[in-house]
Amino acid sequence: MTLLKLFLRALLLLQLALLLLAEAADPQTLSCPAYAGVPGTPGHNGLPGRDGRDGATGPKGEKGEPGVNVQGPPGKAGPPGPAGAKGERGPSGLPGRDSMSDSLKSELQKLNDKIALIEKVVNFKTFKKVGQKYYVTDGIEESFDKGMQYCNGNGGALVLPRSLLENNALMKVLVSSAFTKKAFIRITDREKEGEFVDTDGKKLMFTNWYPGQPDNYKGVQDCGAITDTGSWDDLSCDGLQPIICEIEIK
Ligand SMILES: [Ca+2]
Repeated sequence: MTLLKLFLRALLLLQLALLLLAEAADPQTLSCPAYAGVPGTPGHNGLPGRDGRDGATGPKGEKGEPGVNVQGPPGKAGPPGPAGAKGERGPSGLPGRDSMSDSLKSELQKLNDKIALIEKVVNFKTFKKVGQKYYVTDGIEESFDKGMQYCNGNGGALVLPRSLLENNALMKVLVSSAFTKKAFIRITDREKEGEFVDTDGKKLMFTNWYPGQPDNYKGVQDCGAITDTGSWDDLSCDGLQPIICEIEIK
């Protein structure tokens, strides 16, 4: 009896094992028609995912289009560069300031000399302009030679008219000075009697002798003189006559 029970249990277990094996081999053939159940309630939200940065690096992107060539704004000025090599000597230029000032000094000196002469002219009692010359006198009376020295000392020379114009101007000086004597003029015949020349030995280009003169009266008249009428005479060089000087201002 017991053996029979064991046999039946073993047979039942064997059938059950065969059924399980058949279901695993072909579940559809063993499935039964079933009805869908009622949906369950949604589950709770899950926890936030991990940071995306930790993800794997993606594939390399495609090469971009070439950029547009636009010039940017100028940059800041850089520091000065080192000094260059010395250049060759250039051509000569115009006169510099030094030579210009030398020229100016020369002009100023001429002007100063001119002013000094004019000051001398106007210091005489009588002065008369003729051309670039002034005939001047203070009415002093001297011998011919001392009269020459006097005029030279005043920046001029003993007077000598060289034209009718100058002769007339000189005559007016005698008249305005009210000279009662003839005034010396710078001519002499000391070198050769009867041949009057100026004190430089030059031949006279103009003369205005009074008729009958020069007569070398008493053989002692070797120096020229002019009257207040403008005519000339020869007188002794040692006599005292009014002295008139000529001062040229260029
Ligand atoms: Ca005479």
